[in-house]
Amino acid sequence: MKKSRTAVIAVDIQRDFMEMTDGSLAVPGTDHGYIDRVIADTQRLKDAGLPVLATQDWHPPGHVSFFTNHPGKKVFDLVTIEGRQQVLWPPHCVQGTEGAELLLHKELIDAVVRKGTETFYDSYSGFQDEGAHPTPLHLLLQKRGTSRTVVYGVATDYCVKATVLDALDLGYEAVVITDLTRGVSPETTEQALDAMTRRGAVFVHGIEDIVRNTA
Ligand code: VGL
Ligand code: ZN
Repeated sequence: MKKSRTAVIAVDIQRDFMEMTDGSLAVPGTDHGYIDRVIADTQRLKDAGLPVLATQDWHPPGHVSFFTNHPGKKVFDLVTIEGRQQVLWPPHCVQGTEGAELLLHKELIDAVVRKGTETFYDSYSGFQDEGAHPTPLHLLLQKRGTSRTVVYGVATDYCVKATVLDALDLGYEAVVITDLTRGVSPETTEQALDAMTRRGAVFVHGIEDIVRNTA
């Protein structure tokens, strides 16, 4: 069978990011309808023969991005760590906890790419962390001869944005499925869409064209 050139990157479809599962860092608009659509459309993309790679935020309990690890700080405070700006979040996606679990069934996924596993580095991008330590994602895409990535999930303004920009930097095309993507705040989401557009990302509503062009 011919190797597919398109690969799916489903970003951080995890309990802690979803309203539906009362996540600790629930992104607005991640209700039951959203999850249902993400699961159904991921199934359709897989049935169309595309490899599905899922990123998974996977933090140690002492992670630098948790406000609880910075005495006197509160949620959404901004701190500087060795010259890097860091937003402080509620504890989320702690390794081995229920909140870190993916909402996509194992059979739907060809590979899981864990990120943010280092205590002192955050990792919005699925490709590398803030310390430029790479994950296996680029290698997994290369192995499949990927030229185009199809990206969706949460959050538009953080992990989706960083993953898309890195994909473009690495020479992949990037198609963002807007109706399967949700952002933390309207302002940063707007900025993220601008940044991705300027760098050449393509935005589509729905997966019809992708499924049709792959069949
Ligand atoms: C994310 C904040 C902290 C994301 C992950 O998935 O966009 N956001 N960790
Ligand atoms: Zn995180």
